[in-house]
Amino acid sequence: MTIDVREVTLFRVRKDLVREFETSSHRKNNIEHVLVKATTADGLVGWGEAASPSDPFYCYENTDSCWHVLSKYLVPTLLTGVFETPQAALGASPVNGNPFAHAASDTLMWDLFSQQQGLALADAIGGTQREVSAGVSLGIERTIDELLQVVAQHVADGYARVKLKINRAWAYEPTKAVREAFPDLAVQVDANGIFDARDVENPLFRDLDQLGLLMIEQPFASEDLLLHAALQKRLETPLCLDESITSLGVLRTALTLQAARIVNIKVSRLGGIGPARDVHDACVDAGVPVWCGGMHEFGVGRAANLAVASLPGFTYPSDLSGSKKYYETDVVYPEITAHDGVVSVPRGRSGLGLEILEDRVRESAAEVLVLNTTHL
Ligand code: OSB
Ligand code: MG
Repeated sequence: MTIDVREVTLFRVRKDLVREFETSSHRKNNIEHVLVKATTADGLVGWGEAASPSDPFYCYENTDSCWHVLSKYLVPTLLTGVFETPQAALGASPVNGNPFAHAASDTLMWDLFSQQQGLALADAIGGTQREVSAGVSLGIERTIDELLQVVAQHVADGYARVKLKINRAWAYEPTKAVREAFPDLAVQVDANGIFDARDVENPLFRDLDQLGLLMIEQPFASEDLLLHAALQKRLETPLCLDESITSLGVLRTALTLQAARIVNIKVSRLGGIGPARDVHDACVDAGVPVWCGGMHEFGVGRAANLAVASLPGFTYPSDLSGSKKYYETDVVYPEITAHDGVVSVPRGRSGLGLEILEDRVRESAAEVLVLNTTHL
C-alpha cells in the first residue's frame, strides 16, 4: 500500500483560552495553530496540527513560519511524492529544522498510514497503555491565593499532578505554598530556560530541592547542557529537559553529560510521531523515564500526543489534560476529557482514533488555503 496525497488544505485556527496563560517567556489569551487536512487518491482523509505558539518565544518557530514552511515546502513534498511509510515522507522533506511544521505533516501521514492498516494510531506505533496519567500545566498567576484556587479546582477535577510555571519573581514562594496546601499532590516546576550561568549556585535551587518536587524542568536555555549537568550534580531533585531535546543526537549528548534524569517528549518539538517514538525508544534503552508534554494542542494534536503517550516508556504523569482546561469547545468528537486523573487514549476508529469536526475547524479558521497538484 502507498500513500498518495492529492489535495491538502491548511486552516489557520484561532481559539480563545478559558484562562490566560503566562510562562517565563510569554503571556497569552488565545491560541492560533495551523491544522492540515490531506485527501489521498483513494479518498482517505488525514489530519495534522502545527501547534506552534504565535510568537517565536518558546523556540524560533511561530504560526507564520509554520504556514510558510508547510505551504511552500512540506505540502508540495507530500503532493509530488508517493510514500510507503510516514518515515519515507519525512525523509523526503528538504527542510532543515522547523519541527513544529514537520509535526503537522508527519502526523497526517501517520493518520493516513494507520487508517490503511485498519489500526488506531496508538496501536500502529506500538502503544500499550489504554489511558494516560493526566497532569496540568499551570501558568504564572497574579497572586499566590489565585494560584491556590486554580490548583484546588484541578485537584477537585481529579488531576493527580500539577506543573507550576516559574520565573525569577515567581518560584519558591508559590511552589512552597502549593506544597503546604496540598501535601499529597505531585508537584513539579518548569522555568522555560529563564535562568543562566550565574544561577548554578543560586540558593533558590537548594530551597526548591527541599520541597520534594517530582522534577525541575528546563532551568537553563536549550543549548546550555553543561549548566544543566552542573546543577543536576548539586540537587537531589531530578532535572527534566524540554526545550533542549530537539533530536536523538541532542538526547544522546544530554544523557552522556548527565544533564537530566527525566525527559519531556513533545511531538511538536521533535518534529513528529516517528521522531518522538525514536526518542522514547532511546530513553527506554538508557533507563531514563519519560513523560508527554504538550503545546496547548487542539483535539487533532492532542489525539496524536495521546497516541505517543501510550507507548510503554511513558511512566511519569503527562501534561495531557482534557480540552476543557483550555478551550470552551474543541474540533474533535468525542471530546477529550480527563476523569479520575487519567485521559483515555483515542481508539474509537482507525487513524487518530476520533472524528475531526471539519465544520468546527472552518468556523474558527481565519485563513484557509487549498493546495493540489495544479499549484505545483
Ligand atoms: O514548556 O511545556 C512547556 C505551553 C506552551 C509552551 C511551553 C510549554 C507549555 C505547557 C503547556 O506547559 C502544556 C499543555 O499543553 O498543557
Ligand atoms: Mg516545558
